[in-house]
Amino acid sequence: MGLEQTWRWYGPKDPVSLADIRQAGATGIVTALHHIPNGDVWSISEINKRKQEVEAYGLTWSVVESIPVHEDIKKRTGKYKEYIANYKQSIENLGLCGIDIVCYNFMPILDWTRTDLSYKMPDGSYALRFDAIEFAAFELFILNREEAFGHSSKETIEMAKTAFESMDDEAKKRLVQNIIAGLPGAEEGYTVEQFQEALDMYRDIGEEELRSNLYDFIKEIGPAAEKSGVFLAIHPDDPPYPILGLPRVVSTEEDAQKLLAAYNSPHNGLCFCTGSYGVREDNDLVGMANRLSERINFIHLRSTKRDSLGNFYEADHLDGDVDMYGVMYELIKEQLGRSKKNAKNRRMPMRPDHGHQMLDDIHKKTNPGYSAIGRLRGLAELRGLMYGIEKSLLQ
Ligand code: DNO
Repeated sequence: MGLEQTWRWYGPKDPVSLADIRQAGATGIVTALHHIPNGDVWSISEINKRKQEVEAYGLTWSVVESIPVHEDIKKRTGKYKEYIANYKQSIENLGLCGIDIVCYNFMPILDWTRTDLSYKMPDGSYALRFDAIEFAAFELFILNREEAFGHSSKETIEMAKTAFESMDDEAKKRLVQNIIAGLPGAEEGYTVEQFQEALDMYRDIGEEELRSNLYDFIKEIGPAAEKSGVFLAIHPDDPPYPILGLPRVVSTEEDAQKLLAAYNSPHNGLCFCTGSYGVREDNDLVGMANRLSERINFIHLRSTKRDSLGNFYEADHLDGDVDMYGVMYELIKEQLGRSKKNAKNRRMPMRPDHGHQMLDDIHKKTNPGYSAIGRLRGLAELRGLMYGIEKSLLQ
């Protein structure tokens, strides 16, 4: 069977159409009801409408990425009880419509974060990149976060100052935009003022509080998922460490294990995102794929290349720091095992995560990281790797 080949689609406004996706050879669609406000219930009729749109192209709605988790839930403030009830209802409705994998994340305020959306690669294509010094320039000299001066080294402050002073207004605007305006899928964007306010609301929430809020949340939604036959998949933090003084609690193998233990069920699972976990050198991805395999419900495959200064860029899918062969081997072994048992979760969808902006796409307006051709290249390479490994394992 192999891993199910899927593709993220942002809905009818996505410049990459369902017809295009079909030609890429993916069979499953990963999408969300992006038009429904964060916190509201996804109704059966809205779910079915989207499902039919997808199926009209001979594709299936394989995974929901994501039902966004309302900030009130992460902070356990305001209307969090109502939002959790709504979340459970959405899970139940999805289950009734036969959609049984739901991805989510628990990163405070910001979802994935990059500083540069068009980093030129030597081959002429463009990648996404995170520059630690530019990010520090944003934190120290645009947000002017007092605390950050206390936490940053003298060298970082110096380098960030030089970087900030060398940026013209346009570059500063772009940096702010890249970080807080909301990358595709982030669902929420902020102005600098709104962002400051959002940060202030986290003053009393440290690692311990966020962790306990996450575990309370999973204990609440886990049983609903189980009852509905839905498999949850938490996406790791990207980048996988605290930023801007905000705690992050899904960055390492230990974090993942603790969350899995907080509600011990195959329905409480992981989105194994090699690109996010792979930014940390201390994350042994092949070992993680092996040890966590039973609880991997969804897979994002991409690779990053890091340097010693904390910067990273998104490399080609089979390049960079991730041992993609080793990871794929573990995942396929797990998938074959589940297939043999005819397990309910035997479907292990993977999608090529992000891709370079290349060839014709360079001249098109594309969603950062989600252009057609770069992902097509990624999927083609990953598919080849997958077929080779599967075949050798089945011999
Ligand atoms: C970025 C994505 C994330 C992811 C969410 C999952 O490309 O991987 O936006 O969808 O964090 O909830």
